[in-house]
Amino acid sequence: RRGNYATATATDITVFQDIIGHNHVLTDPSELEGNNIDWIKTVRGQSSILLKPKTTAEVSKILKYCNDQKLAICPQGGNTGLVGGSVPVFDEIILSTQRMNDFISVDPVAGCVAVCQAGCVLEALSQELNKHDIIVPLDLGAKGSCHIGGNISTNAGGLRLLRYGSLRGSVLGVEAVLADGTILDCLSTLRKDNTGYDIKQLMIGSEGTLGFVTAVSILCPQKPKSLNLAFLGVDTFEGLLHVLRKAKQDLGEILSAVEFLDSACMGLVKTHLNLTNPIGEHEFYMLIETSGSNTQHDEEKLSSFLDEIMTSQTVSDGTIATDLNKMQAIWGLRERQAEALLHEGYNFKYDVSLPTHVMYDMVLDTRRHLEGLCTSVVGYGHLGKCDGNLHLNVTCPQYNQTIASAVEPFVYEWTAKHKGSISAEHGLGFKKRNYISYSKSNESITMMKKIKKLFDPNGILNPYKTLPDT
Ligand code: FAD
Ligand code: 2HG
Ligand code: ZN
Repeated sequence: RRGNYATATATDITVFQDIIGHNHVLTDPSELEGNNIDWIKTVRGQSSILLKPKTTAEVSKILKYCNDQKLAICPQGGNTGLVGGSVPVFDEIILSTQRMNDFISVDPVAGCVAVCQAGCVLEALSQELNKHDIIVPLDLGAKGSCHIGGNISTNAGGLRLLRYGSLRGSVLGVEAVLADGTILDCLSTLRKDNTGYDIKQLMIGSEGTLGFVTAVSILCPQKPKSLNLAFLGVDTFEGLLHVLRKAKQDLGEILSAVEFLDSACMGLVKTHLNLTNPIGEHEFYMLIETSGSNTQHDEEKLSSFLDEIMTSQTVSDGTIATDLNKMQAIWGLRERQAEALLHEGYNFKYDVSLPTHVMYDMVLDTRRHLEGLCTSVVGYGHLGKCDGNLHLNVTCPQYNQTIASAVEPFVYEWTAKHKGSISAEHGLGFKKRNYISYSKSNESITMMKKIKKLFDPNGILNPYKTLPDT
């Protein structure tokens, strides 16, 4: 049900035009179409106002006005979120970071700190940092569209987490505007700072419900001089776990990513995107990336690791890529899974973290549970140092209530039973907020609600998202 918010009027539109200029206040429904619907086309809002500020001061004026008028806001970055958090539910005003895309500074001497506005597209930021021989400690399939502010607001995980850890460690500072227009300057570039509570951590992963992120500073690693990628075929999940363990033991400090996909996923990218599997057919495929500073050292290490797993017959088939084109082709098989899935029709998407040894049982159990109901149940994801991050996807031609009732809360109960998290990296957004108690205690949820009240007493920031209805 729509909250008790005001409905925007012509006067409000004039105020917004005065703040950011006529051209940056969009009200034509056709221009708002893409901003009202999410990337996987499963949720649609009805906003009739899209605001594109350029500066933090403009964001502050907009939010102060909206707070005074009780106008609800939906913060939006690249709109690649997968839990319906980035689109309005009713007529919330969309506040976009699209024009807030200035790089502010890079300090390669002081430990490679990059400072930029929240609307920088991840890939563009990467290209900019490449000039300084540093990289963003984050990479994901949506890099061409997602904004760094959106990444921080969702605490995105992605393909480099195994090596560089979560954004909670590498984000040094955040500037955000609170619901009442207060500019919260936590844009520190220090790594060591124990002066009281770390408020920027509340902005990381709060999905636009506590503040609007306007700028960030990030600790950026050196660009590795040597990069290798192995693509392996494995026939059992036990075999895959063995390879994972060996990779951690034998590749140690140069291991930078371990990803997997099952045979159903391989079928999807071949069928829908015309991609080529460079090896034979297997139950599972693994991508193992190394990055380091000495090519000869890394290659020797990787080849002795491969020799061992081939000799032990855990892996019977594989290929290594050292040139960029081949690497990109292999990464495409993994990074383009979400895109391939869209061709199947409706996607029920689950993003869970689980003890690694049980994670694929969830795919098998879900397949059995939904037998005859859906088109496919596929599993892929990120293998980490501690837990496993499974992307379980259930597809069918269009939304189907029978499948919906069969799969939820089945998947959440399964996750809770194995002490996992119902959202490893995408957040709760609109779709998963009412399932939060499968992963968080009542006491934690109560504290979250109190924090929300403190930061946003009128509840104007991204209503109907993250926190449960009751
Ligand atoms: P949006 O989708 O626009 O917004 C996401 C959430 O953040 C919303 O709740 C929104 O209100 C809020 N928000 C956005 N900007 C701001 C801001 N400036 N201030 C406050 N709140 C804000 N996610 C992963 O974690 N790992 C992956 O590997 C991964 N791979 C993906 C691959 C593909 C192909 C796609 C489509 C998505 C993938 N995602 C992944 C999900 C998504 O890309 C991430 O959640 C991303 O961080 C969202 O960034 P965005 O700019 O698109 O944010
Ligand atoms: C990925 O790792 C993303 O590819 C998307 O997190 C996962 O689409 C999904 O299920
Ligand atoms: Zn992911």
